[in-house]
Amino acid sequence: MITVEENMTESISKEEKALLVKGYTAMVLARTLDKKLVSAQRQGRIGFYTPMMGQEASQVGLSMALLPEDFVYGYYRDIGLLIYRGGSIEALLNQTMGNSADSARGRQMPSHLMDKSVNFFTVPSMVGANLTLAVGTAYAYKMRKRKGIVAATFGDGATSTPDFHASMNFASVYDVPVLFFCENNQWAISYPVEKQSKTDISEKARAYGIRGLKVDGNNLVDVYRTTRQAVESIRAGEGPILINAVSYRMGPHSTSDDPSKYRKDEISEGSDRDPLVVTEKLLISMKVMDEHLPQAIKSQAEKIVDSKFEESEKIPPASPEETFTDVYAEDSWMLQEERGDLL
Ligand SMILES: Cc1ncc(C[n+]2csc(CCOP(=O)(O)OP(=O)(O)O)c2C)c(N)n1
Ligand SMILES: [Mg+2]
Repeated sequence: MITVEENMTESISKEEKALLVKGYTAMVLARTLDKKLVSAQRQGRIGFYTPMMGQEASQVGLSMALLPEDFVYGYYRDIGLLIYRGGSIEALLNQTMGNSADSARGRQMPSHLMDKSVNFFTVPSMVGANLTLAVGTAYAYKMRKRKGIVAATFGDGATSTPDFHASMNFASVYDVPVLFFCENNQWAISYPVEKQSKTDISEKARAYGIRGLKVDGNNLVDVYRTTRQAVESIRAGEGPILINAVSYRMGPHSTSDDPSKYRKDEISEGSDRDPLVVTEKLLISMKVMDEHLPQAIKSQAEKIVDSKFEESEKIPPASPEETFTDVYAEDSWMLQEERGDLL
């Protein structure tokens, strides 16, 4: 019997090998940064954060399938997606700290990422709201015959929002170049996915007349290859696609959440369902990397994250005065009153 791994080894090119090592490196960097931010929040060095541990392969696999000209409407956990896409770790840290180097000057909630330099739109707080924006942008891409596609990420919980259904329907009827990528981590805060949907999330696509696919969200190779094919099909004008990437939220919903109140930890770091472990074993068996490389990549990632965190921490906070700049074109009595109260 041919195993999946042997099958994959046969068809792997040099370019794809290099790409997968780059992807694995981004996964390690994201995991390292994620753990750093959680511990920094516990130490009182940052205020709030939404961990992504468990979603590294899903996010990076998607990111690998996209091109720079594509536009991304991500959501609050997407640091792996952003890191692979070339987003700067400094910008990400500055946003989380809300300091004076943050492009939103601390006016956005932490974990609501943005990076204009890599076509990554500001994350809205309302679950599912990025989907309507993604579909609108994809419609504009089509009307203007602009090169590229639009990708939107969201969680399993977002599939219960009206915005999800309206977006899928609009995308299908107007045939816009959009990829709906569900980072199904099986929980929406304390609500399990079984309560969210009776069918597999990919099957919801059928109701709207578009293709739906399911991938192992812990396996970088599976996510990348399936998503790349989906993206190529969308690029070729064959219509929108929904992907259900199934992983597991290994940490709390946010640093304000205590998951022990509503679930038993089923997948812990280092277990054989941890996406880093799954991907590491797979890439070694595919001879994409040797068994010493992961440790070298991890040590390097720790150095990078520690030094960048310390640098960002030295940047002074955003000035309270900036609460009032950039938002309104003209000053008003209300702003003047509020400014007077604050400053
Ligand atoms: C429209 C809306 N409803 C509720 C919330 C509160 N809320 C924030 S995150 C979240 C859970 C989302 O779960 P999911 O879509 O599965 O994403 P995950 O957090 O698991 O990655 C909820 C209910 C919100 N921000 N917006
Ligand atoms: Mg979820």
